[in-house]
Amino acid sequence: MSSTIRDYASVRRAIASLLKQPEYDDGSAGPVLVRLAWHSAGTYDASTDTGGSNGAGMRYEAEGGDPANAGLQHARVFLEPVKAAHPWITYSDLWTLAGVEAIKQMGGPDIAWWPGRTDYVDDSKLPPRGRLPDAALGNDHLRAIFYRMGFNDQEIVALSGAHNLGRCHADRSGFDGAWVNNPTRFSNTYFKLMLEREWREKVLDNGVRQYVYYDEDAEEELMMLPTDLALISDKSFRPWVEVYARDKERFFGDFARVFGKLMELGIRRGEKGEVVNTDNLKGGYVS
Ligand code: ZEM
Repeated sequence: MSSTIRDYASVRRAIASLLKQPEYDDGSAGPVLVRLAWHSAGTYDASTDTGGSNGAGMRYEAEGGDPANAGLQHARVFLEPVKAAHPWITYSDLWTLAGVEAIKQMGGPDIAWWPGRTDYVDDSKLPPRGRLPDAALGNDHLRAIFYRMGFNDQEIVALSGAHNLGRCHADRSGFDGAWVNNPTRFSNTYFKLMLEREWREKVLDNGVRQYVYYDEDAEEELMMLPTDLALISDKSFRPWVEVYARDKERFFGDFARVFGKLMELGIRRGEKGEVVNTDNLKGGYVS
């Protein structure tokens, strides 16, 4: 039966062909797909081995309704036709692959990706809310969140470079605007602007505090989150911002490795690459 042939190249092509969305945001579904992949994985807690992309828990209200995930229903809706055309793929594989493929299509690096996640969810083991970062906070918070997943300072900076893509939406996070002029093209511009521009604090009408800079050439106001600018006020983070601002290849290489690691959090694989813990639980349940 053709439906049992797991043609991931076909899934990749289907994802690539839905990226162009003239009516949506900056004309691309890419950035919100990257955010879906990240939020699906970024709930991981290494100490209890819970959370992570396995299970695709965001399909359910407990996780999907977390205010941190506001707006990601758009990403899930974009992917429904791909799921319909490839019903054998799990949502957890589809969401992670969509992030990886979107980055590539937007000019970013090739990221290693392996299938095998399942959509098995144990309700009692859903990650609690509050595991994703809060952009209004600072360095201590960033470290608490990302160390919990098993990342170090360099990896936190590299991952943050995803903010080259997409924008903030006042009706989703409360923050508003894009980080760079060309937010559907993956690059290291975010790091350059962070260092080179004079950011000033702005309090939005909704009371949310962010940083802005008016770009005369583009006639556009660009933005940074408090957590973005926290990276340059920290003596351990800042050197990596400087490295990635001047060395795009280094950023692409490090980003590819660390995004790949993010997609694998909580997934344990056997000798042939098969996933051996299909329910996010220690010890594992093998389907
Ligand atoms: Zn983001 N992110 N993020 N991020 N993010 C937003 C948007 C996007 C933080 C955060 O609070 C926010 C990572 C890390 C962190 C993307 C990818 C990745 C928004 C705007 C906020 C508030 C949401 C909105 O209003 O729609 C914080 C505090 C982070 C800690 C470092 C990591 C890691 C990412 C991937 C590797 C992307 C692509 C977007 C743009 C989404 C879109 O819809 O355009």
